[in-house]
Amino acid sequence: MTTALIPGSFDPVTNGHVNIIERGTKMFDKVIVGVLHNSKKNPLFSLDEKQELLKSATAHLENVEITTFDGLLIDFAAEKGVSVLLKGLRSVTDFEYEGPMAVMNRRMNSSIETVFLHTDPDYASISSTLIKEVAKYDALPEGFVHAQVKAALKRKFG
Ligand code: COD
Repeated sequence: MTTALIPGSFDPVTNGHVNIIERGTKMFDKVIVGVLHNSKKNPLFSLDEKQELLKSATAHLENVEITTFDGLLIDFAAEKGVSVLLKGLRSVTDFEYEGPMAVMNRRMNSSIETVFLHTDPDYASISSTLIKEVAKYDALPEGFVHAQVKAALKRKFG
C-alpha cells in the first residue's frame, strides 16, 4: 500500500489544490492532506476552519485523510508511513521554492521521495493569496474554489 502526503498551508484550499489531491487519489492507495500548524504566514483561516473546508472540498473522494502537522514535514511523513510527498508545480517560482525542500527532505530521509504534478492549465494562475485578495472585494470569479470556501470567504470579508 502506497500512501502519499500532500502538505500545505491551504489558507484556503483552492480548486488547484483539489485537482492535485484528486489526481493523487488515482495514483496512490491513500492520500493524506497535511495542513501545516505553525505557518510563518499570517493565516486568514484557523486550523479547524482549514480542515473543515478541505473536508468539504474533498468529500467526493474516498481515500483521503485530512489532518494537521507541526514541525518537520519529513518526520510527520515517516510517522504516518508515507513514502511519497506529492506537490503541485505551477511555475518556475514554485520549482525554485520546492526544489531545495525536495533535496533537503531526501537528504534527511532517503526512503521518502518527492513527486511533482504539473498544474492543470485551468488552475495554473490560482493561489490562495490571489483568491483572498480578490474575495476581499467580493469579485471572486466562478470555478476557482469550492462553494463552501466561497461562503467562508464571504463571512470573513463581510
Ligand atoms: N495548482 C497546482 N498546485 C498548487 C496550486 C495550483 N493552483 N496551488 C498550490 N499548489 C501546490 C503548491 O505548489 C504546494 O505544493 C501545495 O499545493 C500547497 O500549497 P500552499 O500554498 O497551500 O502551501 P505552502 O506552499 O505554503 O506549503 C509549504 C509547506 C507546508 C509544504 C512547507 O513549508 C513545509 O513543508 N513546511 C514544514 C516544515 C519543514 O519540514 N521545513 C523544512 C523543509 S525542507
